[in-house]
Amino acid sequence: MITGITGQDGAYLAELLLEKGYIVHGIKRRSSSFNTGRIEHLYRDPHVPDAKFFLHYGDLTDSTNLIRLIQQVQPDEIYNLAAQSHVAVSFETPEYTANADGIGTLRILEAIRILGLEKKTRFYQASTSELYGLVQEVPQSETTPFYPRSPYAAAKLYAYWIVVNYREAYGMHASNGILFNHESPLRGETFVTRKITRAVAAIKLGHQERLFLGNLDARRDWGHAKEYVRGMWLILQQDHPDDYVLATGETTQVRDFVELAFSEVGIRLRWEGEGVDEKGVCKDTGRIYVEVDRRYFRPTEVDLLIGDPAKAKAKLGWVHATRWDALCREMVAADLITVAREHLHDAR
Ligand code: NDP
Ligand code: GDR
Repeated sequence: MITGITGQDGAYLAELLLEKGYIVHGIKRRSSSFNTGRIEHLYRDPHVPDAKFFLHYGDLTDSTNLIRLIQQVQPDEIYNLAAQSHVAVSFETPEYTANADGIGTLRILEAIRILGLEKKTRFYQASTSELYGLVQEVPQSETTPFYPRSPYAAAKLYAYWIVVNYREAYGMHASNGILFNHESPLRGETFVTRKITRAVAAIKLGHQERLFLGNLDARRDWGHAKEYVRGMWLILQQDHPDDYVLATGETTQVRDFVELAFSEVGIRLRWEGEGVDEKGVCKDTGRIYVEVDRRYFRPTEVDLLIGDPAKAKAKLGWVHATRWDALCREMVAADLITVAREHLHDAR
């Protein structure tokens, strides 16, 4: 069972589990607009006899719904990927974020307990490098102290510890994957990497003038989502539950990601000015392509993330293959196709 199946990670994980022969049950929210674009290719008529992929309506804020679905499905493994996952948005909707991301995790653990499935159902929690927040040490590992810097991170901190507590209190096979940022062509369009690669494609194809961003100084440890969902699966295949960092061990500034993405479409940038006056200017033509907009700054920022994946390598045999530059190139190439297609549809 996968919560958050319509998101980036849910789509890649569902694909992986189906490849492995699993029967996959996904929980999706009711939406007034289409929200299954990332998993459409996996969906077949559930009435056919060998159907292996099922979708159910549900929500992490509704415990009766979760209890009923878990009772019905009796899952061997639950991957809890559902969350209000945008850090900046969590400052606007802190209570909802706490409810879905924090208490939502508790609701699933309690459902497992109420239904007496503690010894049957293994549980994976989508924990995050945002727990580290204000830098305490680098690189960040499973033993680095947490210091959350947003309502999102504070909610995920609760979820992290309630998972540890239910593991210790009730002997549940419940584990946290402390995943550093992972991206892909399926990444949500308001996260910084995808916002950049989409804008670069739109600018190249003549549909956008400029890209407005927030803090260009932030550093992130960016890996490929497809490789990280394999790590989630490996965590649940271990004899004993535990908590693991998944990361590349390399950190890159937002500014460098912007520069590389533009260079992929032949626009070489130089940077002029400082702070909110900084601009990304084309070296050849002097045209301004990137500007800073205060509205994208967060009240408290996480300046530097760089993970130490040594434990995952030693115990799970998990290693990443894709570096941030290859990831950036893949995302720009994919967005050139996506943006071109969208405008072709518009033109019809
Ligand atoms: P996305 O934002 O792409 O997907 C989130 C999913 O959760 C979507 O399917 C969304 O549904 C669903 N969802 C949101 N709120 C609820 C709710 N109340 N009830 C049920 N479902 C809900 O996130 P990612 O795939 O990138 O991330 C997956 C998980 O991993 C998240 O928990 C995130 O916080 C965490 N994480 C992500 C990292 C990353 O770099 N990607 C790193 C570390 C942790 P809908 O499609 O309808 O919006
Ligand atoms: P993050 O991802 O907050 O790390 O959370 P995001 O891509 O939103 O931000 C990364 C960094 O880029 C800076 N930034 C901008 N961010 C956005 N979204 N938009 C901008 O215009 C912009 N300009 C600069 C941010 O300030 C930040 O420093 C992601 C989510 O997937 C979480 O769910 C997950 O837990 C963490 O990664 C690990």
